[in-house]
Amino acid sequence: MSYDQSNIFARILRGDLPCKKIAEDQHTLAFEDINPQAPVHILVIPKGSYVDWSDFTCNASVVEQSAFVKMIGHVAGLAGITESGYRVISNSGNDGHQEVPHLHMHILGGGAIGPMVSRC
Ligand code: DGP
Repeated sequence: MSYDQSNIFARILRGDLPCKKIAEDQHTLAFEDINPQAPVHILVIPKGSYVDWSDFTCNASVVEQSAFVKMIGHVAGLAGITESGYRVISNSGNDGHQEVPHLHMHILGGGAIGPMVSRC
C-alpha cells in the first residue's frame, strides 16, 4: 500500500490541522485521540511517512524505531498511567480495522479497560 499524503495524520504533521500535543521529538509526535475510548487515549505517530507497523519495521531507520518505542513509555509516564497500567494497540490494514493510513499506536488507560478483544 502506498502512502497517502492527504491522510489526517499527515495533515496534522504538516500543521494543516490542529492537535492536542502531549509530546514531540525529532522523529515522533504524541497527541490526544479526537474520539477517546478510555480516560487516557493518546496516539503516538512517527513523523516519517509510514502506512502501518509492517511498513515502519521494514523501512524506518533504527533511530526512528527507537524514538517511536521510547515515546510510548514516555507519554505513559506523562499521563500518569505507568503504575496503574495501560494497553498499547496498533491497528493495521482491513482486518485490523485501521482507519487512518499513517502508523499510529493507541495508548489506552486511566481506568480498567476490559479484556483484550472479542473473538472473530
Ligand atoms: P485506527 O482505527 O486505529 O486507524 O484509529 C484512528 C484513530 O484516529 C481513531 O481513534 C480516531 C483518531 N482520529 C481520527 N481523526 C483524528 C483527528 O483529526 N485528530 C485526532 N487527534 N485524532 C483523530
